[in-house]
Amino acid sequence: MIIGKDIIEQHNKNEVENFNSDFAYLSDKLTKSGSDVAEIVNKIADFQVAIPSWALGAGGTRFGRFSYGGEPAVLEQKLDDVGLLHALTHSAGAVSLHIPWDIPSDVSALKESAASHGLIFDAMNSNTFQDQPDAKHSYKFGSLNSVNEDSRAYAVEHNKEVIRIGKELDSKSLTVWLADGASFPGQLNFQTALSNTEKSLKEIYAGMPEDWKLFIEYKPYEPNFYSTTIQDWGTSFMLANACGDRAFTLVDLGHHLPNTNIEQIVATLMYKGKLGGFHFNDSKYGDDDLTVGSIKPYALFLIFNELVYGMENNKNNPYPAWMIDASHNIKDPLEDLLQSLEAILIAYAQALLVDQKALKEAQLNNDVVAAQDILQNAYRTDVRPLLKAARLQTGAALDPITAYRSLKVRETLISERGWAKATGL
Ligand SMILES: [Mn+2]
Repeated sequence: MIIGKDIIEQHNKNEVENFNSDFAYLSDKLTKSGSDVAEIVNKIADFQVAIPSWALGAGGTRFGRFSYGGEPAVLEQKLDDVGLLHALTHSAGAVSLHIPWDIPSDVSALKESAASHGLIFDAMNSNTFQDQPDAKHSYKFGSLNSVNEDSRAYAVEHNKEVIRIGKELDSKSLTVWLADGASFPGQLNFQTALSNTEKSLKEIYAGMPEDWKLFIEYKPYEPNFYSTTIQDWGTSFMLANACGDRAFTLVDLGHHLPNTNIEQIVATLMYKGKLGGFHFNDSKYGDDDLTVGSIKPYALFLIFNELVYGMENNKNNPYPAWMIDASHNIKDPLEDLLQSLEAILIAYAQALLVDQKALKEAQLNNDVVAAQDILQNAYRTDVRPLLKAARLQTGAALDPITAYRSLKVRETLISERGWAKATGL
């Protein structure tokens, strides 16, 4: 299924009147308070988030999967689904592949298909957290950190293979997330595990082309429940520094212990120019991988406030690679991703409204009440008309979920593809 611009234009006609009056009101209000509305709308229109190939099927990851029907059975169909999201929102202009689930059989056809949807291939993801059916060595007791030299070498070689595939697709980065750790005290020597991991990452880094970046993701626990070798941002930061200038830390929102001050971690990493990648999701308890903004929207706003500050002030930090990393089993995965994209752009737009000058002044005067008010003024603004203005500008749907439903996208996908389950998770 392909959604053409004309179909979206037709759909927007029904909603443009309401939009016009909402936008006029907000635009007037923001202009009076000193915001450059056109610039904010342009920034929202430019913001692109990568969709991971594993989020397009009905997820559920560790537990049961309840198929939604019309799931993409092959890589080409996964790209088509991201193409649908991009057509509806114009903010999902990239796809993030996972090897070995997404090994392309025909690279040039896949690149052609991506180009036709206006998509690029963002960070490649390796997988050394499970054994493949034809595996020559096991990752049961670790991969890059393993005490077994063969397993370590096998995991390094897998990452090099992912880089080779990524090069063919014009990707420019590799994300490494490791499940490596221990479930019981005494199982691992912490220092040996860390030293093995550092050596393995350096080998992978040395195998990257000059214009590639390495993103090192961290996570405190799960699937190992006693220790994870790369457990926190500090460990990731240390390893990135050991690898070199093109290695960075990747922050995944769900990979923190409850109540961690993630916005402060973002600020600390950007201060040192080491925040390379960012995975969006939301959680109540652990790595729940829920829809972005569904549980803690204010926390998301505070994080974006630091990201916006960092993008403006830390020129030594590269522009971060954004990706949604969520997966669950009770929503239509495409509707879920549309909701996530909306939440991300809302938080971004709110952060763009923060009066940085007034905030700085309040901080210099230790005016705590004013500082809080400045942040919450921005947070409590309904910025949705700004998102709609950006979509209208780029030819996307004013209300993507309404459009998705009225265009009967899921029904069409089911009739085209049947009830096959997506590959991957
Ligand atoms: Mn992640």
